[in-house]
Amino acid sequence: MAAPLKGPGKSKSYDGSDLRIGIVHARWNTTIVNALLSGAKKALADAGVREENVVVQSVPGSFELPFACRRMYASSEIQFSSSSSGFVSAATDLLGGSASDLVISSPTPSLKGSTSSAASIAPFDAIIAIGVLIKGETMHFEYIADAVSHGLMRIQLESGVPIVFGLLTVLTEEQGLVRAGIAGELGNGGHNHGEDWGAAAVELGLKRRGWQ
Ligand code: DLZ
Repeated sequence: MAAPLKGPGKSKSYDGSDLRIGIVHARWNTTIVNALLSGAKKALADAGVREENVVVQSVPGSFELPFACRRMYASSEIQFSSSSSGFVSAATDLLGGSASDLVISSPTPSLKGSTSSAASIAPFDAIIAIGVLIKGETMHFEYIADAVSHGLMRIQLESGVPIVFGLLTVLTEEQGLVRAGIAGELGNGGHNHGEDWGAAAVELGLKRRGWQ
């Protein structure tokens, strides 16, 4: 069968059982966002990422995604360094606020490894940013899409943590429904791009550790 023209193409299967993944999603256009979020979580689970090692946070709108991703990653680094050495990273000062302000709560911590059932508190291996921008009558769409795209790229290059670009920039609500796999009367039409984003997070999280 010929390879599909669109989409990420078939990759080898990756084992995400040792990964810790963050997801930050906007709450604007909730129905579409929720479907994308479910798709991303499903792909993470399919790749073996343990539920307790997936941390989900939300923000009001897509414009807030770069700030939230940066904060989420920095707080996981601080939590990790303070728990492993009792030392709170200087990153706290750079970001402002106190370490306790930044810490993401997690159950009984374990540093790594799939043998324990406790959640990992290792820094995130990848973060998925999910939002849906639907073009309206004003220039909001253009400004937010541009700012968020550049913001997310900047964060991943500066921090070294992969940020998966889960921002749909669509012209109509229908385009969003199709790309979240919930179009049509039965609500199961189209392809859920969230699944691609979950798979990308696993692949990139592993490749960040070493090219595989
Ligand atoms: C203001 C706004 C508009 C008009 N449209 C969207 C949208 O389609 N999708 C989205 O995620 N957020 C939207 N927002 C909200 C902004 O992203 C942001 O939350 C506010 O401007 C507050 O900073």
